[in-house]
Amino acid sequence: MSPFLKAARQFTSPHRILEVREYGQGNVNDTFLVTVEELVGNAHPTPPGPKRFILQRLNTRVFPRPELVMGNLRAFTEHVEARLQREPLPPPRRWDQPKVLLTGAGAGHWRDPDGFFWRALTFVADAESHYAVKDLDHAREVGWALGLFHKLISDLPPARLADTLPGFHVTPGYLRRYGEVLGTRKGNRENEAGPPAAIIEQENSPEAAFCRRFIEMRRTWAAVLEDAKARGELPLRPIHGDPKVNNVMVDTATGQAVGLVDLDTVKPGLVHYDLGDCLRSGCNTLGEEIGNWEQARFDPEICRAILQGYLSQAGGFLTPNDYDYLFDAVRLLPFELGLRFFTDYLEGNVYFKVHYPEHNLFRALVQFRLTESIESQEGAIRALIRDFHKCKQ
Ligand code: GN1
Ligand code: MG
Repeated sequence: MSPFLKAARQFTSPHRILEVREYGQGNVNDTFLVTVEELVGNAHPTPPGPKRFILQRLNTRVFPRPELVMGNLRAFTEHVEARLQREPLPPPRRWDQPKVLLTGAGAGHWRDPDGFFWRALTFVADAESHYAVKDLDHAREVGWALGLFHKLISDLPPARLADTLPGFHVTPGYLRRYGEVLGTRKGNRENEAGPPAAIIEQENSPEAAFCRRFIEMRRTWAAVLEDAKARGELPLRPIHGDPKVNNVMVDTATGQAVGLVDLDTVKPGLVHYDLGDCLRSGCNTLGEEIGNWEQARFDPEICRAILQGYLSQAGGFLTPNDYDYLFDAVRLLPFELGLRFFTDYLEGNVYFKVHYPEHNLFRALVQFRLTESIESQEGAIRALIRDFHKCKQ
């Protein structure tokens, strides 16, 4: 029996499973959609008829302490549910977030005989997500969802959340790692054995040389958010960590956002990480996986729509400092993701899943091209951030 079928059977009555299939485009965990006749052993009542739930095998190389991930999920869910009870959304708005399903034995996860960590989550009903922003209305909904998400957890003390992924979005740390990986490869080259010719060729390709130069030219600036954090200008707050467009669920009928999924990186951080990440994903309408990386471009109108939606919910708690560092966040997050992809390429693709050996190199090029597009529109992007700030004052 396949490992995922065995895992699915822990969360529901075995002979009721209708289908298990791979789901989504995650770069880290393995995700499956399970269709069943009924769910058993679970605290969340559901109406009769076929049900779907999400089954995931957590990548424990990325999340070495998955119990902490589950603990954060619990703290987060309890907080948001309580807050929404106190302050319900005006109808017809709904907010629906994945809930942890229990195994037949009443546990929140299952370790398979090989030690892999499995967990199941409710499927957000009557909703879908899109790989890229469809239009300006969708963009506003994406921003609205992230703004509401930040608002709902703005009073959750960051200390209640464990650091499940130390160093996540800390750009100087990624630069250090990049330096180590380059150093190791240089060390190997100087060894008698040396790396295979194919690797040397890859490393010296024009694309790889472009990436190396690109990173070097931005090395000093790349600490901008961490320095501001260290000076106390930007506070730690609970964040989502990965609010890319396809993690925002929208109602299939109305197109209104109904929740954010992929909650594994909910932990203390800077809201700038989230905003930068959401904008690098939303304003790049061609997506992260395009063949012709030179076409990647940052769309300022989508940026305006996402910020408009975001600030309608989160504007109330942003400080003048938050606005001051917004442009840097927009520029930094694609740079950082490019750096992470390129480092992983040099390291032999050990972190992000790939379909071919140069996959991470091309993903890095897309992000670097996007960064250049942002840099070339700096004046216009800063002006629109200023306009939003002025409107608030
Ligand atoms: C990873 O696995 P996925 O696709 O949800 C990564 C994010 C990146 C994203 C790029 C824990 O997320 O940081 O922005 O790929 N998640 C982790 O698509 O590293
Ligand atoms: Mg993710």
